[in-house]
Amino acid sequence: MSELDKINKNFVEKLNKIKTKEDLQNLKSEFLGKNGFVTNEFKKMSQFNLDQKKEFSIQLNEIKNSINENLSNKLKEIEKDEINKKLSDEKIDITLPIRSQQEGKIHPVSQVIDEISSIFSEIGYSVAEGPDVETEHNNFTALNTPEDHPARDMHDTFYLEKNKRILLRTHTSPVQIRTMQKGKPPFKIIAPGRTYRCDSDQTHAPMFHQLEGLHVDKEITMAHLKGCLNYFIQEFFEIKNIKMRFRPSHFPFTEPSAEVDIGYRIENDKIFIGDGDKWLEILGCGMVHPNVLKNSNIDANKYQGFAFGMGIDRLAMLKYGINDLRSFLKLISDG
Ligand code: 2U9
Repeated sequence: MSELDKINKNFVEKLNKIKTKEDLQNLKSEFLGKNGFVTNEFKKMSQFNLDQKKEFSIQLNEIKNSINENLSNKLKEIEKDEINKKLSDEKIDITLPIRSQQEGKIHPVSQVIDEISSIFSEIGYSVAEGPDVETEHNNFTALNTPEDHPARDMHDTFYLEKNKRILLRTHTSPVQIRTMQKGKPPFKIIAPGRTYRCDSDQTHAPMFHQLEGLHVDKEITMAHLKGCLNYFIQEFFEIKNIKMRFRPSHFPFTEPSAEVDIGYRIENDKIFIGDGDKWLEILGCGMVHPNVLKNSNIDANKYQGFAFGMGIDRLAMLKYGINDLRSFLKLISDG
């Protein structure tokens, strides 16, 4: 066997044992590197005459090419094995049942507050907020509520300290009182938030949500109030020419006062809002009582205003077809 055949045989034996790219690289250096077996054979060339040189170089190049080809085939083989190993190690069992996921969603009451805030922001209202714990003065007295009014009763209002006259606000109106006391007219605000009353049955919860509005400026009339609420109701229910009526009412903080009803009908146990011969009460409103303006040091001869108030929980139930108030208070919905 010639020297070159020995080299080739040696190479093939070693190549068959190789499993990694690193060993393959070492094998390449061992045969084709600076001091490799094949390279060293090239160095012997000077000993030969021209014809021998020709013959030897052809053989050497054949071996070199064959080694290179074998090395590159082996590399492809190793890479293929690596991918196959990876695939079998990372096998995904698609028959496993999926892991249950708890999907988070905005609470319907928060969503309705966002929707109403954006409707009123379009016509220049800004959002005002205040504390849930209030003084009896801000919650009742400043709002022209008589000392003997039933709403002030302990059976209706959560007093935290009766003697200090501290309570959980029964409406968001104290927010407007605070705004008027610290600023100067005009005022154009809405006040959404939590409110509390000693009330608990199928349709009333002790904590509920209200959104009130107040617009005080010079020459504000009931026509502005009607235009504003007409716009709001059409935008909120997304119905043009919604049937609505203003019905006289009474609140201590507004004069005159009204309640707003919208038309509806029931078909196949489903409620259709906007037309029909039934009426649904949606909110209360009125022109701010001059005493309320005076109590906040506003000249009632110069300034007038209108106010309105609505229960958010009921509006959310109506708009999104929710029929049990208690589902608002569940931590995790089960349906
Ligand atoms: C100021 C002056 C006047 C707010 C108003 C109503 C009428 C009203 C109810 C709707 C359903 C409460 O949640 S509910 O039970 N509210 O009918 N609220 S006028 O009037 C104000 C507020 C602040 C300074």
